[in-house]
Amino acid sequence: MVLLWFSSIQRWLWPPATSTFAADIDALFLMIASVVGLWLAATLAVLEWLLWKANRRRRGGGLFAAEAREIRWIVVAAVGVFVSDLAIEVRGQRLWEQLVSAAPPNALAIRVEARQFAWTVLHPGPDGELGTTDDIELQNELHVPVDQTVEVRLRSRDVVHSFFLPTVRLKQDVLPGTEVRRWFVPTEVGTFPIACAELCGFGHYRMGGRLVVHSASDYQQWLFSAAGSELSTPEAGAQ
Ligand SMILES: [Cu+2]
Repeated sequence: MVLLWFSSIQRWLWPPATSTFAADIDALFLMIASVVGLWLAATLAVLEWLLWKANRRRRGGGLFAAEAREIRWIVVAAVGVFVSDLAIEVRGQRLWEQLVSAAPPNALAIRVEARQFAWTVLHPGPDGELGTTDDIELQNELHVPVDQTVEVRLRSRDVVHSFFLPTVRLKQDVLPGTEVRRWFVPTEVGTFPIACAELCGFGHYRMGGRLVVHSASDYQQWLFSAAGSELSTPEAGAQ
């Protein structure tokens, strides 16, 4: 019942989920919120009940003595919290391992470089290789085909930023001096926000962009028009 109520709230309040692992992250979030929420309610209820009891007895004098009965309650609660924690840990660990694992070999590699206060996105051109002359560089725009594994290679030119795709449920710190790789599979065609989720300076608030997810054929069209007509030879353009 509580879960049902929660999931309808979630659909209403949260951004749409547009990647293969977004639903798993939402489920984990819901699990943590439920477990913590239940413990909070239980703790407050016990506290209220003890206050009410102590007030009725009108016994002053500070803390109760730790009798065996009370110690038993403390141990039961501690074991309960530990088991809940363990359940979150087990579930979270599996998801985490999947999220930070290396991208599958067929992934489309895209370089995203952060700076104060914009994202420079380098897409591979029609040759599919990053770092060649037909690469497509855009400011604050990331173009990807739907249902294709995308690997973002994140770099920073100055300070720590955080690459945030809310609908993909991907948020990764971007650090100067190193490259961090993360991957995702977009599952919905459309335009979705990109944000910086790390306070990175005075213009942090305007460090946004858009993630454009194309259908496979639209992506090919975009690729060739963006790369310029001189590069789209008939041979390369053949599907
Ligand atoms: Cu930033």
